[in-house]
Amino acid sequence: MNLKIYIDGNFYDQAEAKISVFDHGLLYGDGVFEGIRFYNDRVFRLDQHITRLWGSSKAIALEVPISKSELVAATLETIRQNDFHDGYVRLIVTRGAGSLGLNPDSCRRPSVIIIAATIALYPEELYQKGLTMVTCSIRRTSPAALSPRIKSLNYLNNVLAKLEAQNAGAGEGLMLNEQGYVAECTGDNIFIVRSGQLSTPHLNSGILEGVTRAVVFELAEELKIRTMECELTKHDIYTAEECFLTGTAAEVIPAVQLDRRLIGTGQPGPVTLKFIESFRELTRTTGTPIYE
Ligand code: PXG
Repeated sequence: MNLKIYIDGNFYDQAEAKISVFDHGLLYGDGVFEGIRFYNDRVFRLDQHITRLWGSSKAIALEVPISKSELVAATLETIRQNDFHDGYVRLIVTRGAGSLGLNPDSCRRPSVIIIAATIALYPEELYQKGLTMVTCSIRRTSPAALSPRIKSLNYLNNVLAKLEAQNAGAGEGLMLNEQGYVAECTGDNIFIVRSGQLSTPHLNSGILEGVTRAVVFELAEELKIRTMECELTKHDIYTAEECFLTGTAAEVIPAVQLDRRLIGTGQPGPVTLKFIESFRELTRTTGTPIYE
């Protein structure tokens, strides 16, 4: 498949879509990104992703070289150029090409890259049977070192955790924060159900403020299910009635095991299934139109 890739206002064939080896995004992971889904000719929660991208950029003192509305227009145009109807779009803002030194002042202008692609979905079976998880030994980056609220190009912390989970034969890795409380999974936020209510680590637990996490809060309100943001321990997960993960790629997906302990019955529970259904309904029926 020959994708059309957006780089700084122009579209390039995939083979010609290149950036400098001196880009600080490559040299230092100095940049930010977003991963966004589009369903049925509509981009899901585009404004929220754009807002988070601006927040991440601000936090690393990177000025996105185009306006929010220009980036929205470029995102929609990139999907149209590829004639996609369902898929995934990645927005990347790098510090740009500079010298080999760390100093970002050497970088003349940040670059904006947009890649639209089809997405390899998790098999439907996983939504019916649930994911297994292991606790990773590597801790989520401390906010004192690098805020996990920044969706930066430096994902080594998560990549190493993912490797660990994979080596242990698990579907996902649970990451704890420096204090040993539950933070999130390698690319997803985590929720548990107890006494019919939802609990999830609060924003200062060292997590990404997930767009899907926020959608679950909204759905919970509609479904009249109480949601608490709190500190969670591994024990809370082991003893939960149900557990599910949320993320742009995974959507809402049941998690049924942690460290070989079954969570609840070891099967996706009724609350989780309700959220999967409501989330799917929302993705089918809402979003920013691509072709109108
Ligand atoms: N935590 C982390 C560390 C993430 O990277 C989430 C939570 C969920 O956030 P959203 O906003 O998506 O609900 C993420 C998101 C990928 C990929 O290609 C990863 C994410 C999103 C999209 C694609 O692996 N992570």
